[in-house]
Amino acid sequence: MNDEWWRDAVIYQVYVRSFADANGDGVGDLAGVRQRLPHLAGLGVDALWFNPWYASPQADAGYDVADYRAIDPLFGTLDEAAALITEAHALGLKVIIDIVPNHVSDQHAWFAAALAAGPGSPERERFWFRPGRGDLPPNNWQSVFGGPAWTRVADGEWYLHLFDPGQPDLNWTSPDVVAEHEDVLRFWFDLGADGVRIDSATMPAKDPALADFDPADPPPAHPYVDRDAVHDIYRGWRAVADAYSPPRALIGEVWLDQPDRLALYLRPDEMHTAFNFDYLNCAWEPKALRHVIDATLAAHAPVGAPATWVLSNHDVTRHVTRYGRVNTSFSHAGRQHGASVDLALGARRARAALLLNLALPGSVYLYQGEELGLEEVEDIPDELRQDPIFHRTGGLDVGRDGCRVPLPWAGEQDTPSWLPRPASWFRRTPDLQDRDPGSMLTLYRTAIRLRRERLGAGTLAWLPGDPEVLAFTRPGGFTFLANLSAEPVTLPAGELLLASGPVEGGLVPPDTAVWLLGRQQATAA
Ligand code: TEU
Repeated sequence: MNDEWWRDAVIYQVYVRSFADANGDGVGDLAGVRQRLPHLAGLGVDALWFNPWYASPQADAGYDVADYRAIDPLFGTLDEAAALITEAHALGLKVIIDIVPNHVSDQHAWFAAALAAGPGSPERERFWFRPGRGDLPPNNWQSVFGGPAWTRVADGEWYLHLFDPGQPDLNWTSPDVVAEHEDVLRFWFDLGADGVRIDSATMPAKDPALADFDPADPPPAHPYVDRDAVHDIYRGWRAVADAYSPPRALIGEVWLDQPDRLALYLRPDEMHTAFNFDYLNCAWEPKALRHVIDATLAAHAPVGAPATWVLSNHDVTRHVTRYGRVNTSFSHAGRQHGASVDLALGARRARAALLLNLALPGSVYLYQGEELGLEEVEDIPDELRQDPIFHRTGGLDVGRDGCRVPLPWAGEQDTPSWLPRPASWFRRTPDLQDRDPGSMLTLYRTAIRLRRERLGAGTLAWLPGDPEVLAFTRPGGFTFLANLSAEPVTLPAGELLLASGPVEGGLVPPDTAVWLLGRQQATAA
């Protein structure tokens, strides 16, 4: 039993509503996940991360939690969740669940009690209720999803919601809030969860002054992002996690573009790992990639935490599409209108990027569907879009539905689906790709297996040479090379373990990566 499995695990993100649908209502469910566990075990991953599956009105796809100790009927029952955890464990898969400290649902019992108890009540102390400024909200803060971050209730007070109005923010200076979350962690750890993914982890601590905020002229401490007080929460959670045997893992969704600030969340008494969004946001550009990789490793080393490598999730444009954009620069979350996309180029780069992710030291996150090479669905009709981002920005930001389209399984072409699946996806179902040695699925399986068999511990050493080529060694004679230039480059010496595309005549074509075993004397001058 490896208690520090999170240091180099390959973790597969299951977005339950879009993974597999067993009851045919068009929405994925726990029974569907249980049926498809062989697909996940066959992929060779070490752990599964489940997006929120709790009772929820689904105002933000389950990130509005009404009851942490119940499963939403849309997905199944608590007994099914317990069975799923047991079955995953039997297949050697760890289970990570999603915990949302920043807010709950407006249908949570606490919020109902706060509304009923009225202004000045202890029930309101668990949230951020304030009188307005005349008919205006208490301050000028904006919701991450667009529009004001305050909503007025019938008695005239306003409550803070940094996301949707259906997601009132919790007040973490309230001892009830601290105690309740620690109890929820114990509830799931007792049920067998091996770790938690911590949602919006930089945001729960607020400046109690709730002063106006001008993003163009920010104060030294942001009023709600990455405040020092937030670390107290995770120290408490670490103590809860460490009381278990083996200790449970804490994994942070820490969106910060300063690697040194991110590293503070990974101190030995806080989280174990955090998602690397700088890497996710980096263009397929050799200098930029090398810079992000170096900055990541440098920031993590002093706190002794492993780096993570992630390219897609349920909030961002799928990376086949991002990497296929002819103009390679993209902003936060990668959403762009009208950019032309070369999907064949994107898929070629995604194959090379997989080999890069899996060759880097640390753990790797995969988002469901990337093993099938799925692209962002960009032509969802407006009336079918469900993401509150789309609705709260009046469509200015199309939102995240395009990366949340249900996976295509064999025989489901004409079955209901909460978002329509492109017909072309049914030529790329898992069972078709299974039998195709050149498929994305085969590459994922092979690469994950070879990584486990051939890649040792230890950090990387860059090989000198063409700056358009990313090449490094790992201890034990493992060599990685990716050609990001426009011309073929010479294949280094050694035994070719794996290539992301055809390698002929001793040449590595553009946008292709290789893994080799053997010393690199010739290249490493
Ligand atoms: O995301 C936090 C977050 O900051 C995102 O809103 C991100 O900025 C945005 O999605 C980029 O497109 C987490 C969850 O991953 C997300 O799905 C939830 O909507 C959000 O928290 C609120 O719980």
